[in-house]
Amino acid sequence: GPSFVWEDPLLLDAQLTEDEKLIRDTARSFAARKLQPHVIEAYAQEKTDPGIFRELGDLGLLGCTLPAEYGGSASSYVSYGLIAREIERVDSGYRSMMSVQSSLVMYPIHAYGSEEQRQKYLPKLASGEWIGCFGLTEPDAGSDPGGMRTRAEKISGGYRLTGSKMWITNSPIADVFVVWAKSAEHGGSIRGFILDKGMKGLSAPKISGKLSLRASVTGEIVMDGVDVPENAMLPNVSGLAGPFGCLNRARYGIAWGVMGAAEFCFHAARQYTLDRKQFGKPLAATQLIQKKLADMETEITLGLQAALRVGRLFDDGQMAPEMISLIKRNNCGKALDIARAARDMHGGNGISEEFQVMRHMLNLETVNTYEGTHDIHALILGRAITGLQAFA
Ligand code: TGC
Ligand code: FAD
Repeated sequence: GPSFVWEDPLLLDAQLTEDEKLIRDTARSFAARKLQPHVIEAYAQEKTDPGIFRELGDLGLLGCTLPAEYGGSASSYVSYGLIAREIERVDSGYRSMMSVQSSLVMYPIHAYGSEEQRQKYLPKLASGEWIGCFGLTEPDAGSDPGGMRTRAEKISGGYRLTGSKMWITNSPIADVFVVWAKSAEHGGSIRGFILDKGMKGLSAPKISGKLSLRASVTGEIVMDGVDVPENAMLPNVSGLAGPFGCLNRARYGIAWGVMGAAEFCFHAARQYTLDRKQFGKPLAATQLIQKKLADMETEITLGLQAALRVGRLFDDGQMAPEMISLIKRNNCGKALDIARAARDMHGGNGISEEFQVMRHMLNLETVNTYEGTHDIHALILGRAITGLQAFA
C-alpha cells in the first residue's frame, strides 16, 4: 500500500500543478545557491544586499501574480506562496524584502494606479532595478492605522505630504515609496501616494539595534513637507480598504513563508537529534524528542495544507480576508513555537549562529508581530465569529 513520507505527510506536492512545481524549484534552488551561503554573515553584520532584488527579478520572482505586460508572469497565488516558503526557509528577512516589493508596492500600483503609473513603475520593480517600500505604520499608529497623522494637503498642481512612518521594511534602500496619508481634499479619507527617492523633504533613516530580521533593513520615512504632483496619488482607491487590500496578499504569503522557516527548524532538529548521542543512544530515540518532532510535523503539515486551501480559494476569487487572518495567525504562532522547540533540542549548540535555529526563532518574533499582530488577528476572527468588535 501507499507509504508514509515524513517530509510531506499529506502529499502536498501531488496537489501542485507543473507550473507551480517549476516556480517552487526555481525559488528553492535560488535560495539555496544565492541566499543560504551569505545569510549567517548578513545577519551578524546587519547587512542587506540590495543586489538580491535584481537576482529575484531576473528569475521572475517579483510580482509574479501580475500580467506579463507589467513584468509579472500571471502566476497563481499558490505559486506566490510557494516562493515565500522557499525564501523564508533561508531567512524571514529575505522573504520580507520579496513580500513588500510584490504585495505591498507592485500590487497597489497595479490594482489602484493609473496606466501611466503602472507603465512607469511596474517593469522596473519587477526586474529589481527599483526597490520599493510601503509606509502605513507610524510611531503612534501601529495596530490602529486609522489613527495615522500623516497628512496630504492640497497645493497648486499637487499635494504636500507631512508626517512620519515607522518600522518600514526596505525604506533606507528604497527608490519608490508607497505611502498612505489622510487627505483633507478627500474629506479626511486615507489616500495612497507614490513618492520617489530624492524628493525634497523626503528621507528614510535606518533603524538600528534590531535583534530580529537583521538581514533585512528597516527604517523610518520622514516627510517634511514633500511636494508631489497630482499624478503621484493612486487614483482608484480611498480609505483603509486600500492598504488592507495589499495586506491581504502579504499576510497570505507570510502564512506560507513561516512554514518554510518552521520546516527548516524541524529538519534541523530531526537531524541533530539523530546525530547527537547522550546516555548511550541518539536523542531521537527518546520519547520526549519524538513527541516534539511529531508535534512539529503535525503543525507544519496542517499549516501548509491550510495555506494551499486559501491559495486555491484566492485563485478562484473566493478568498474572504478572515481566512487569511486565520492562517497568518496560526502559522506564525506555530512556526514560532517550532523554532523555540528546535532551539531547545539543539542544547547549547542551539544558541550558536552556526546552527541557524535561533536566528529563525528571533526572526519569527517580528513575523508574529508585523502585518497584524497575533492578537489583532484573533480580534479580527472574534469580530467575524460574534459580530461584535473588541478593538476599541
Ligand atoms: P475596519 O473598520 O475594520 O475597516 C476599515 C475599512 O477597511 C476595510 N477592510 C478591508 N478591506 C480589505 N481587506 C481587509 N482585510 C479589510 N479589513 C478591513 C473595511 O471594509 C472598511 O472599509 P470601508 O470602505 O467601510 O471604510 O478598520 P479598523 O480601523 O477597525 O481596523 C481594525 C483592524 C485591527 C482590523 C486593522 O486596523 C488591522 O488589521 N490592524 C493591523 C495593522 C497592520 O496589519 N499593519 C501592517 C503594516 S504593514 C507591515 O507590517 C509590513 S511588514 C512586511 C514585511 O516586511 O514582510
Ligand atoms: P501596537 O499596536 O502598539 O501593539 C502592541 C501590543 O498591543 C501588541 O501585543 C498588540 O497585539 C497589542 N494590542 C494592540 N491593540 C490591541 C487591542 N485593541 N486589544 C488588545 N491588544 C492590543 N509597517 C509598515 O507599514 N510597513 C512595513 O514595511 C513594516 N515593516 C516592519 C518590519 C519590522 C521589522 C517590524 C518590527 C515592523 C514592521 N512594520 C511595518 C510595522 C508593523 O506592522 C507593526 O509593528 C505592527 O502592526 C504592530 O504595531 P505596533 O508596533 O505599533 O504595536
